[in-house]
Amino acid sequence: MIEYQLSTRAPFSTSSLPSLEYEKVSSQSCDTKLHAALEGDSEHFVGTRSMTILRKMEQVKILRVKCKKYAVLTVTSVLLLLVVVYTSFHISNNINIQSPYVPRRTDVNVLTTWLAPVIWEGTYDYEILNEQFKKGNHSIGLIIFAIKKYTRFLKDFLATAELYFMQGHRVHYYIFTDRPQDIPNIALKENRFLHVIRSKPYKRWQDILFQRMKNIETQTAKQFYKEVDYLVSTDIDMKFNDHVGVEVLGNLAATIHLGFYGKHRTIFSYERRQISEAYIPWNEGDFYYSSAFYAGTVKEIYLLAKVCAEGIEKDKKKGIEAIWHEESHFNKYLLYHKPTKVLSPEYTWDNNFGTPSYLKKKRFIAVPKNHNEIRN
Ligand code: UD2
Repeated sequence: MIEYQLSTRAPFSTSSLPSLEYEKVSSQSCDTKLHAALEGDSEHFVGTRSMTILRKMEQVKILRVKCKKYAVLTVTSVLLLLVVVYTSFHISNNINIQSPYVPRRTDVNVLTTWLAPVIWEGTYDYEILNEQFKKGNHSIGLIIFAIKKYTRFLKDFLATAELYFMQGHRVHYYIFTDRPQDIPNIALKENRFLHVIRSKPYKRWQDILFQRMKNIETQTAKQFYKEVDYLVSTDIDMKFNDHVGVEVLGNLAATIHLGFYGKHRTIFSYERRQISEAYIPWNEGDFYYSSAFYAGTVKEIYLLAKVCAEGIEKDKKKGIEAIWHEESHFNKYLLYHKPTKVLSPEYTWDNNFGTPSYLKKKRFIAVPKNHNEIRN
């Protein structure tokens, strides 16, 4: 009778226990509640025994269902997590090993804030670059100045360029000199040509440096644009020591000066006098670039040389010379005409600076010289 009454009463249906049914419990609290339900207080059995048994059975049933549900949810979540971790690990491994789009160096800056790559050993696949470049059938001009005593560097420079510079491509050497008779007789490989361009024997060594820009501007408009697609300009008191290829070519490429890599802009040796056309304020500047190695399309090198030559001329009229000669104007130009490629100091190294761990290749290195002796 009691059971009959009880079974027809709403409180014994599962919906009569909403607080249990919808309560959020962890699997641990499930166990505790289950245990408590089974080990219930015997005092409450007296008088309402059947009702209590039924209530407890109902509670146990609900808790069992909940525990099962949470167990299934937990196992599924763990499995899903394992799948996600495995998949992302697998993908990132594949990218590091196979993708040409991911730079492989993490110890150096490989990208500028204007998204130009910084060219270091280990950041590119030369085969791919070379194949792409060959499709354009392009020619490259290498501009050098060997004026007065600096002709002594020509032999080593040309011999090493024949070994390492733009191998397999059409190359024109453009040598500005006042002493054509000093040009060594070097056997050039196929598709490599040498042009001698008569230069004035400038009195002051500073004028040789300043006039590099005007000379490049003039000769590009006169000759280079007819013969080559890209121009590379370098110092002559240097030699090639490792591969230098098409990875340096682009619209405009400039080399970070080895003495200023990783340094703050306030110590860059920019021209700081406002009167000069090369002036750069203390709170501006990306890199300090060396004018000992830069490259670009004929058009970009022409524009760079023209603007720098104009700045140099304006300064001359004001009776001022920029602190680091044409290199100061070069840095000013590059601040407002960002290079599309930035070359790491691998492209102008000096052994006096040792071999830091980030330097995997010394591609183009300075030949020791006595400034006083050679410039006078
Ligand atoms: C640094 C720069 C150089 C230039 C100069 C500015 C490096 C490695 N080099 O070199 O690019 O910006 O400072 O002051 O950072 N030259 C002659 N005959 C001469 C003098 C110079 O042909 O009598 C030519 C030659 O091509 C030489 C270049 O000008 O390589 C630069 O002159 P430098 O090498 O004497 O200048 P340096 O070593 O101070």
